[in-house]
Amino acid sequence: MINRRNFIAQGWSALLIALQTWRPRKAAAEVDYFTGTEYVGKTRAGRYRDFYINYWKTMRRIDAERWTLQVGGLCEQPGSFRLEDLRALPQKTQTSRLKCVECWSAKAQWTGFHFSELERRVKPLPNATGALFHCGDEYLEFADLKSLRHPRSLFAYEMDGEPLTDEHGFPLRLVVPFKYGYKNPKAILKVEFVEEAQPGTWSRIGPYSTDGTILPGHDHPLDRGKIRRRIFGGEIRD
Ligand SMILES: Nc1nc2c(c(=O)[nH]1)N[C@H]1C(S)=C(S)[C@@H](COP(=O)(O)O)O[C@H]1N2
Ligand SMILES: [Mo]
Repeated sequence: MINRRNFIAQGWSALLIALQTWRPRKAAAEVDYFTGTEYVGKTRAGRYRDFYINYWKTMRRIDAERWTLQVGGLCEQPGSFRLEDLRALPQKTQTSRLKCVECWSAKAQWTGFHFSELERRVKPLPNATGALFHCGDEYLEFADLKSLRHPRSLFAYEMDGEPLTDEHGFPLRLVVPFKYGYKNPKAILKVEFVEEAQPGTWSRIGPYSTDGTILPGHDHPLDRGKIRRRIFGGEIRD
């Protein structure tokens, strides 16, 4: 029976439900990692002649104070990590070459931590086969667990002994030297463990494989005057 009091009570509970569902969404929207400054998209100019810059969209500067690495999806212990938490993990340094499908490559020394450190803390569930990387410029990439666990893969927060610049992916990027550059997401905001592999941003746009393993062919290293040389597939070791 609907009488006036019931009607009003129902009205209030509808309003309460609306408020409850509305509030978390507003809270999520309030998480803003960025400062207002727009700064860079893609450049091959100036000091970037030795290590080109690729960003899918014009990237906004990430605020180091507000940023945390969100780790979620199919894992037992989702969480978020501040940059100082990540810097406190056992450190690893390696020199490796980044090879873009556009045919240039460039070499740097990267410092960061291995995926095993993250894996130990968040514990991916047995049905997770890999992770999606959500980036500051809305770039999206997928990495399977085998690649993440590979000894040459690295979560890097330093490049050539300095914190990553905004251009090169501050605060954190994934280095997977045996895969093309597009499988090396920069400015990572969130790692989401998922069941199924999926194509990332470039593989959806262009004729690039979802797997992204470097194929035999040619390379034009920027540090060797772009002189064409043959490569044999997988990581380029020099
Ligand atoms: N967030 C984000 N990461 C990204 C890209 C991008 O567009 N956005 N481009 C990828 C590609 S195609 C390459 S070749 C490398 C280039 O890294 P660099 O800009 O440090 O040279 O970044 C990769 N990571
Ligand atoms: Mo690339």
